[in-house]
Amino acid sequence: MQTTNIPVIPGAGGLPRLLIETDLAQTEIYPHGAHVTRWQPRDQAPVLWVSDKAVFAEGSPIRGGVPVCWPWFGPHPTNPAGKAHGFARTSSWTLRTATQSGDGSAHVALTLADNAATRTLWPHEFMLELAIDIGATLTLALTTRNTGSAPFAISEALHTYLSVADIAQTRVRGLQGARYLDQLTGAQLPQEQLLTTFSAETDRVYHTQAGCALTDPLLRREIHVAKRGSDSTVVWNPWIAKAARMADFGDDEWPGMLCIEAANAPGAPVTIAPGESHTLGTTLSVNGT
Ligand code: TA6
Repeated sequence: MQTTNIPVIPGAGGLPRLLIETDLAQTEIYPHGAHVTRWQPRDQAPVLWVSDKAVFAEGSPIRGGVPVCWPWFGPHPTNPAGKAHGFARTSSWTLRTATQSGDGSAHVALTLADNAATRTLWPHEFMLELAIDIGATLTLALTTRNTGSAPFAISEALHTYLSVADIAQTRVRGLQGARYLDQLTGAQLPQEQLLTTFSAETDRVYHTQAGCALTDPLLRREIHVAKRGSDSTVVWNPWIAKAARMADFGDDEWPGMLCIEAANAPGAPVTIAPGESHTLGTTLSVNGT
């Protein structure tokens, strides 16, 4: 049963898209991957980044916005040829609810259940729901329910691509004191500095349940990334060489983005018993500085 007062119209690549424009924010959501591709609060520049080279097509992940990485984060756990970051972000989800209220807020819920194709990739029964609450803030809540008869373990991320004016002048506060896995070297290191800064390819899995804040001096704003049900925060910028190796990432786009991802990384998977559920959430908010 679908309840919606928000039209679904063709978007990029002809994929169905919800375009939600209220006094509080402009938002775009694709049922393909349950993918939020745009969130722009009133009087703000877009908060989410999407590559100009992004591919919008069945079966392909969209480069930018908030990809849903599930039921594994990173490479396939056992099959090196398997899809990175799981199959949720390339699946067609079912739109359950899309309602806009008079106060400018909106609520969208999409679901994905196991099917023959998913069971071939990952032999478990599940119901996945992404609940999206839109207004002056943006909240995504990814709930996994185990509908099978045996426990299963997942790793996951809400792989948020944030838009910044210049990565070299961008700072992240709130990670000090957390240890992190440097995915480029495999080293486990302490985050000693109060501010995390960026001067090269950065791909880190911070072991922390705390949120953090991105300071963008040129856009004169802070983006706060709060989270729940998350033991790790992934911070990623591909920098020059890796950006050039990705066909769906413009060679000159790397200075304009930073991923700050609420995650449960493979090092600390979440085990869900039959009939139980787990929710991973993130909330974005913006304030002027
Ligand atoms: O979240 C960081 C990361 O795991 C990087 O290692 C990089 O691979 C990025 O995700 C993008 O992955 P994708 O499969 O979307 O190209």
